[in-house]
Amino acid sequence: MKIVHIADTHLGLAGFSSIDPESGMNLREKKIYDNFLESMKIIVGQRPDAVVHAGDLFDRVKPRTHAYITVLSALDMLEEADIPLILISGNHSMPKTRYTPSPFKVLEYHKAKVHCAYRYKYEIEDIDDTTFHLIPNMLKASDYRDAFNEIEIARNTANVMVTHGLATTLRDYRLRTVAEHEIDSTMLSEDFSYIALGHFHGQKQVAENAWYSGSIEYCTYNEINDKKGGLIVNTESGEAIPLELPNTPMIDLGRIDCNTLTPSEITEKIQSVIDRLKDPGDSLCQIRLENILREKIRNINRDEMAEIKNRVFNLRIASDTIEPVKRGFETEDPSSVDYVDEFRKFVKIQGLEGALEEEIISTGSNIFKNVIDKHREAD
Ligand SMILES: [Mn+2]
Repeated sequence: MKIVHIADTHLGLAGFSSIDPESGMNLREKKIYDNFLESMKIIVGQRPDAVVHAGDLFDRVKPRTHAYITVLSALDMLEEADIPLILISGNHSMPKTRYTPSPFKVLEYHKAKVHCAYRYKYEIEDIDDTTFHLIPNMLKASDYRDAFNEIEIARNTANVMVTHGLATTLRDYRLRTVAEHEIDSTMLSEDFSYIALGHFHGQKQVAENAWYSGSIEYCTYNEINDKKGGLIVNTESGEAIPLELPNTPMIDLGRIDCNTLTPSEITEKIQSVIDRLKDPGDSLCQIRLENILREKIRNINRDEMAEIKNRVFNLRIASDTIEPVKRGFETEDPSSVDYVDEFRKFVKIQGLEGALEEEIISTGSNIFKNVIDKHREAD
């Protein structure tokens, strides 16, 4: 059968300071809801036999009301098209106490065909010619192995495992988030025709039969180089084809070497990079300032910068600062330095014997005065 695999939708994620003027909602939050519902239209248009969501549907354990409304609207679409939804809880949906009910309990009241695994145990769901083995977010790392050991491979159907965690083959990508659990490579068994993974936000194949669909949105700037979207999967063959879904674009604006640039030249450069963008107002952008002194960052005109930032949805300025060269003078402008006095101070801290110190100061000062006078004559 044909499924669409998505994950990590993080509904309810908000950020930045822009507000949607019509609804008063945080604009980032609203765009994520809107893109999710647009994505559902595209997914339903694919006429899959089921939709599989591999965890982190909501951004938090107690979702915002509008996050619920969005999911219930998506369930309306699936119900109308008679497409079942299979989903598991991810680490972002894990109640911290046993008294907090799971947000997935609410979804079970909808008339759509929804099967949610969120009870910290292995669950199984048969749809047509495919058996779905669901391992949701567990309390302890060892629980995954125990759940996995409970799996009995069905003989007459295709077997699909759905789980949420970091595959050990991606160890370098450790996300260091709450309750991040590792899926060791023996769990990526060939007994499954397909393994639908969630947690890692980039679209990535980690074994012949195992994929992270990736998130639909760029949730953080660390994901700037990730591929996003969903996957169309044939559960018999395990073949997965990327499905592009609408999101808020995240654009890497590259780097600017600031070594020889003045603060206003830096803002001009950023400005000209943004001028070339097709749709800056809808884009999350990052630019990197290289070889820049902290002091130079402080001297960037705030009003100019605010104007630039207003033109894009969000601008992240990453900087590789360099330490300033130690200066011997007390004032900043070299033309206003009293070189004779600076020289005298310099000699005084060398700890020289009295007469020698006197002689060096007077000889040196005379040389400085001569040089300064000559410069004045030459203007
Ligand atoms: Mn996630």
